[in-house]
Amino acid sequence: MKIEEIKVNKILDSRGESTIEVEIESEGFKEKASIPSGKSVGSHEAICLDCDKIEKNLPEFLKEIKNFDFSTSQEFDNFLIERAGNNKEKLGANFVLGLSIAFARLLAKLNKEELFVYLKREYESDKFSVPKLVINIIGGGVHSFNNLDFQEYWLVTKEGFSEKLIADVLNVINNIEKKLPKPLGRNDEGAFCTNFSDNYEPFIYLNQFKENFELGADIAANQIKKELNWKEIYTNLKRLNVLYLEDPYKEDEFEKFTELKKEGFKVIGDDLTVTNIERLKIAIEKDSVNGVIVKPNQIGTIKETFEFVKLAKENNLFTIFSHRSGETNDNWIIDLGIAFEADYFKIGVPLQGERVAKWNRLIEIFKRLNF
Ligand code: 2PG
Ligand code: MG
Repeated sequence: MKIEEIKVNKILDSRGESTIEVEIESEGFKEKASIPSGKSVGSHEAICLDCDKIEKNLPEFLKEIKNFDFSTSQEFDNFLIERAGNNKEKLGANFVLGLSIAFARLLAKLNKEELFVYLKREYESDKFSVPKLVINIIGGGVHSFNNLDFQEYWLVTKEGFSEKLIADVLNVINNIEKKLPKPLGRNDEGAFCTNFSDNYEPFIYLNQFKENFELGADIAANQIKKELNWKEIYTNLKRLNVLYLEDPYKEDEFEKFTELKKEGFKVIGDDLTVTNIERLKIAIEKDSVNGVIVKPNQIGTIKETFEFVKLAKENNLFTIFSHRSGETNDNWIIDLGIAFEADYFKIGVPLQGERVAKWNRLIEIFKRLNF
């Protein structure tokens, strides 16, 4: 498949900040992909460029790419990986991922397949898993405007996605909204944003649902600038039935993650592992995590995302395919997660359009698969 045209459009994300949409044209077909962005960004994530810079590089890139004929998404991604340079600094991980996804969508269209079906076939993944959900109910940290230091307070489903699960989650949300002290509103991801007496109080509200859900948190420790007594924090969180902990320490503190894992928490890497296979190898060697966050825009291509997931699975780590806090209405994260057998999705609450887009894609796919 030869690329005939590439366009980069400056569009808005859910925070009203500018992000990019990439459009590729080939053999009379056009496909697009838009790219989200994070606010709590790990320093080891691949480098994104702003739209003007990407547009400046575009004519030369387009001239070169027109000489090639790609028959698979992996072939195309290999080309991108080679051209993008160290940490995707030459082309920008956001542009590269937009290209990677739009091209895979073109191939899927040409084969008259859905994106997840096409990817499953190309990557020879023949199993379907029914993912559970990590739901960010109460927010703090850099996504919010309240007094909580921790970024996300979760309920984690014990069962896989189903119509009943959607109803259960919506019930919990309604129920909790009525009980929360003076709601200030919703944060970037639609989580409740309220001032609490301390960082622990939100778990008291979440504990009333502990029969049907497990409790967790994205501490996003990298973003917390003040000195906290971490030992005391994790003793208290254990007492409050918190099981899952994402980024409980700063992004390079592999050994501290390992210690916490030994204490029985399900420890998850996000800023620690940044969907980067080299970082994951360190985490595996040091036995730092039970699971990993998968955010394709931390690395830049579908192929590298697949390789990261494959290594995680080979080492019995669970995978959580995740949105970013600044999202668009695009829903490719769901297709990638279904294609690569995500164990969990973290896609926010279904109360804001950009998150609803992901929930609706899940509903659509599971209806199609007759689950
Ligand atoms: C996270 C994410 C998504 P951001 O830290 O896990 O919830 O936040 O996109 O701001 O990095
Ligand atoms: Mg995180």
